Amino acid sequence: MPALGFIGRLKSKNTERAAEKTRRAWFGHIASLFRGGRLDDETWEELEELLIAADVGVGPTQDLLERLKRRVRDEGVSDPGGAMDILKTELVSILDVQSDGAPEAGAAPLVILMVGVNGAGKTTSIAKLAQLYVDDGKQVLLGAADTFRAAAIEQLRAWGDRVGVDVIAHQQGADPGAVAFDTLQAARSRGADVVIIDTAGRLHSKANLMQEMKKIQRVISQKGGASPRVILAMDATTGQNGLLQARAFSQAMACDGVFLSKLDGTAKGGVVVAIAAELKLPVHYIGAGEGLEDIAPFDPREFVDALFEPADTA
Ligand SMILES: Nc1nc2c(ncn2[C@@H]2O[C@H](COP(=O)(O)OP(=O)(O)OP(=O)(O)O)[C@@H](O)[C@H]2O)c(=O)[nH]1
Ligand SMILES: [Mg+2]
Repeated sequence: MPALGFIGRLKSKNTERAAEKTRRAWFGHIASLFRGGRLDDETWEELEELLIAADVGVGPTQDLLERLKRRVRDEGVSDPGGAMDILKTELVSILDVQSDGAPEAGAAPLVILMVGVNGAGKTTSIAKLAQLYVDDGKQVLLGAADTFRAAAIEQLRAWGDRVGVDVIAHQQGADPGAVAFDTLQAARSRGADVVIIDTAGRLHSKANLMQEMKKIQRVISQKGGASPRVILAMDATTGQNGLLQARAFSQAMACDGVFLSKLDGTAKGGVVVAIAAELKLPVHYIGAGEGLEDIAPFDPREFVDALFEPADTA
């Protein structure tokens, strides 16, 4: 992560905003559950219901509860506050998925390939990422490899204009691999630091489209000599269903991390836990609105703290 002060500030502000609905709806209740002064079977049952209702998912909820109860017993914790602290550390450790594909690593230019199902927030998230890198003093180039949807190239160009970065594009219907390759070439000749490639939305079940996706990846690595970081965009409002799609997607094509968009649009922010627990992919960024500034690099500890903040300090 770029260690800049402004990113730190942006992070906490946007993380709090992204977590706000979820905190009000579910995790705020969990926090009050543990402030209730007792710790018994009913507490665990209520906790289970709240976690499942927040879209943490049945499997991860069971695992979490088991670990929590075991630690509470083994560590001789009898007060609800102590149990809540353990729950928080367990959540952080689930969310803290390690991957060597962190998007900040690697040699210049850094190539990011944004993939995901239709409407997952790919193009908007690319613009937010580009702005983040520009603010960090990096030279960014975007590649319009969604040559499928009629307005996709124009949409990316419009974002490019707003961020102040160039967009490399071919005609609609052109080979997306060729667009990606040209973007990489242009980045090399201009000495750009970051290349972000937009792709068309597709379902994991469409074999030919998944092949095309892999071809773009292959062109970048074999012909272009760069190893792209593949970021899977996922719409948080699609919950467990979106998670199933994301899982199938990441099985069809190796992904390095997730950009979780539209967290502002759902109260079921527990899906973040489900992504980490079930996809074993780190969430790199969260999106919390339609604007360029509505992005936060994801920090597990900060996110969990924001979720459990007492409601009266909102
Ligand atoms: N509220 C909210 N809306 C978002 C966020 N990210 C994207 N959107 C909206 O979601 C819609 C789809 O976003 P796009 O970026 O076009 O999604 P896409 O994955 O590129 O879509 P396709 O290219 O058609 O597959 C747009 O209306 C965006 O404004 C977010 O974090 N919060
Ligand atoms: Mg798009």
